[in-house]
Amino acid sequence: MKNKTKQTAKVDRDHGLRLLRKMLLIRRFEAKSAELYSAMKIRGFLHLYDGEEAVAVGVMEALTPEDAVVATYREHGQALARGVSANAIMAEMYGKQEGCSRGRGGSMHLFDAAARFYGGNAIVGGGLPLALGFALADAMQGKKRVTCCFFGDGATAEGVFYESLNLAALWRLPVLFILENNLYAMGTAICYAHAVADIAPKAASHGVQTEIVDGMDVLAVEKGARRGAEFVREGNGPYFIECRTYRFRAHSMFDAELYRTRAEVEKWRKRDPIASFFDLCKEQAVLSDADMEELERDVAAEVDGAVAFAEAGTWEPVEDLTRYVYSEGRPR
Ligand SMILES: Cc1ncc(C[n+]2csc(CCOP(=O)(O)OP(=O)(O)O)c2C)c(N)n1
Repeated sequence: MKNKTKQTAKVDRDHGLRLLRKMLLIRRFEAKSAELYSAMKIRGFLHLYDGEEAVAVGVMEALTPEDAVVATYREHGQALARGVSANAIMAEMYGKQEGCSRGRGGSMHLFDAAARFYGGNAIVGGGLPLALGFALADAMQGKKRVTCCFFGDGATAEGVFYESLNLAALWRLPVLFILENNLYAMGTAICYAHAVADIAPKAASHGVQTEIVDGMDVLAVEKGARRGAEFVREGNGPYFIECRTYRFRAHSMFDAELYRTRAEVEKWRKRDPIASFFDLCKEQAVLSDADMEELERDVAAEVDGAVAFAEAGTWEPVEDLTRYVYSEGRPR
């Protein structure tokens, strides 16, 4: 198991702009989503990714369009970083037909086959065996593709996590496991759910190549993900990355946050992945405050456009309620 030490990485302007824009889009898109939830435009569940943006954005840098992504229910960031359009995600959360899952999935079930983004899954740990299935299909067809599977620390308390690690290692499946360790599963701190709270060694004990990265540092995540994706793509079997991160907001829109102190949240906020990456870019004189202002304007326009798109979207007619639920006509 490797625990890479932090180095001051060099960043060039285009790269810096791309990473920063993606993280900013996620942050602003979600701030708007929270507002729209309070206004009851978005219904159902809503789990925000604030604070964890560096994980999705860093990991996606290492993937190609042919790779597959299997995500969690806290997946707006993963979907946006993968390139699922903000319009289609917002329309989905509005429940409109133009949504990426035709308005039937909502926040937890974003899906876009063209982007090879295979959910969004309300079942904690539910993506793990799906990812193994995608990877097995690729292995059987001799395709050099990676299936990247995101999951939270909550999933690692489940049996399916260990079964998935075991099978992926046994069959040398091309899976890039990305653990988003934000220290809490809803209101349960990791130490209350795990006899041994250090998770990476558990993956290593299954014979899976494992590393730990600072999930608040987008460049560190990208570097680890590139190492992992290359390892997997070259046919060496699965790779596991624990990204140590933190969610700044409540678990969902209904959470009094009695399980952690404000001081703890404030401490982590000082490590904001967006602010710290922007500071690094400024230190290296590749980006300026003016660049940030322009990015903010650009991202705000994209988010406003997504809201307008969702508002103008269409509701599915009630007569269609059972479509896609039961098979239509006689099966051939
Ligand atoms: C199989 C299953 N068990 C329980 C739940 C209820 N539940 C919803 S979110 C959650 C916590 C998940 O925590 P984690 O995997 O760490 O993800 P995070 O919320 O931190 O992103 C639980 C237990 C569920 N959705 N699915």
